[in-house]
Amino acid sequence: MLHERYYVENEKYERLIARKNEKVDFYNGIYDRYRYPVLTARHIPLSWKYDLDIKTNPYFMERLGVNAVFNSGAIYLDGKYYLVARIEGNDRKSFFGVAESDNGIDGFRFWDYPILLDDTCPEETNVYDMRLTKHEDGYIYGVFCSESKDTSSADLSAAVAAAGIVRTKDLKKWERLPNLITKNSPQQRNVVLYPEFVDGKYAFYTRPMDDFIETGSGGGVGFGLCDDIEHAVIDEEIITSKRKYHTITEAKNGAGATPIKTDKGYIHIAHGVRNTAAGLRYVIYAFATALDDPTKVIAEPSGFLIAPKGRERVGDVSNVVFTNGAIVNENNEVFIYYASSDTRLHVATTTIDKLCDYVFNTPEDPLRSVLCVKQRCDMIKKNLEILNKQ
Ligand code: M1P
Repeated sequence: MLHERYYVENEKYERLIARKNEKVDFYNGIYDRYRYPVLTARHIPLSWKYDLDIKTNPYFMERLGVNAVFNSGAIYLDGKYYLVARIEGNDRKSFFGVAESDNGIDGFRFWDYPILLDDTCPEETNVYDMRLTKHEDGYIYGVFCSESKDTSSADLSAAVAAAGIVRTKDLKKWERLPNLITKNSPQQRNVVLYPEFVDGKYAFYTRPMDDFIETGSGGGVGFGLCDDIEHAVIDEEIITSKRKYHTITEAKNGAGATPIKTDKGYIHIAHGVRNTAAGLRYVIYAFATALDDPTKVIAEPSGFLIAPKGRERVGDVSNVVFTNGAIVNENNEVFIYYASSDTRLHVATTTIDKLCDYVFNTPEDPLRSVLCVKQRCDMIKKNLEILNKQ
C-alpha cells in the first residue's frame, strides 16, 4: 500500500510532464522563447525524493530533496532529445541525470536512475555542467567540472576546479577517464571537447583560471590539444574568444554548448560575465571559429544573444543565464538549452540559417560609446532613406 499523498503528488508530477510548452510573445528575429522551463526541480521523479515505504516514511516526507535542475548538456540521438542535467540536492551536491523528450520543447522525463559515476577521484566533492560531444572517434564524451576542496588553503570554502571526462555509447553505461591536466592553468571550468580530431589529436576548448571564482590572468576561452584522451594532458593553451574591457565578457567568459558546425564555420554559444554593484551578471553570447582553424575567431557579434528576462532574473544565483547544451535536428532547427539563475532550465529555438545570419551579419562591438553611436547612426540613416522612399 502506498501513502494516499503519493497519488496526489504523482498526479501533479504527471500533469507537469504532460504540460505543452508554447512560444511567448517575444520577438528579436533571432530566436523564440517559451512560456515554461523545460526542466525544474519539480521534474524530478518522486522515487528520487521520497521513501515510498509507508512503514519507514509514514508522513510521506521528502527524505532526499532536490533544490534545482539547471545547466544541462544536450544531444540528439535517433530522433530523441536528451539532456544531461545538473541536479542539485538540498545538500548542495550536484549530480547528473538523463531526461528525454520527443520534441525538445516539452515532455522531458528523467530516466529511472541518475548517473552514478565511477568513484575514481576520492577528493572530488561536487560535479556539474556536463558538455556532451559526439566525437568522430565513435564515443559520446561528457566533460564536466570536478570540484574538490583546496586543502592548501585555510579558507574552508576554497576549492579547486578541474575538468572531469566520461564517455559512453548509449548514455547508460559511462566510463570515467582521468581528469584533464592543463600544464599552465591551475584550475579549469567550462571545458568542451571539440567533435573532430585536429592534427590527429583530441582538441578541447578550455577556460584557464588562476582561482576557483576569478579567472585572474586567464584571458578568455582557451584551446589546446592532447594526444591521448585516456590520459588527457594539454601542454599549451591558446586564447580564442578573449575577455574584453567594458563588454559582456569583462569579468569572465567560458565555452558553452559544444560548437555547432555550419557551412560558414563553427558557431559557439558561450557565456560572458560582468561585475555590477548587485553582483555578477551572466549572459549568453555567440561567436564563430574557422572550419579549418578552431582557434581563429572569424565572427563575434556585439553584445549578448540571451540575457535573463522577467522571472529568469531571480533564483539561487540571480541575474544569470548559462548554457552548456544545444541540439540541431535533421531540419536544421536549433534548440539552445539555457538555465536561469542556477535554478531551472529553458529552451530557445532558432534555425541554422538564422543563427548564421545573426553571427556573421551582426556588427562587432566597436568597444567605445562614440563608435557604438556611430554604428547605430549609420543604420538609422540607411533606414530613414528606406522609410522616406515608402
Ligand atoms: O553561478 C553561475 C555559474 O557560475 C559558474 O560559471 P563560471 O565558471 O563561468 O563562473 C559555474 O559554476 C556555473 O555552473 C554557474 O551556473
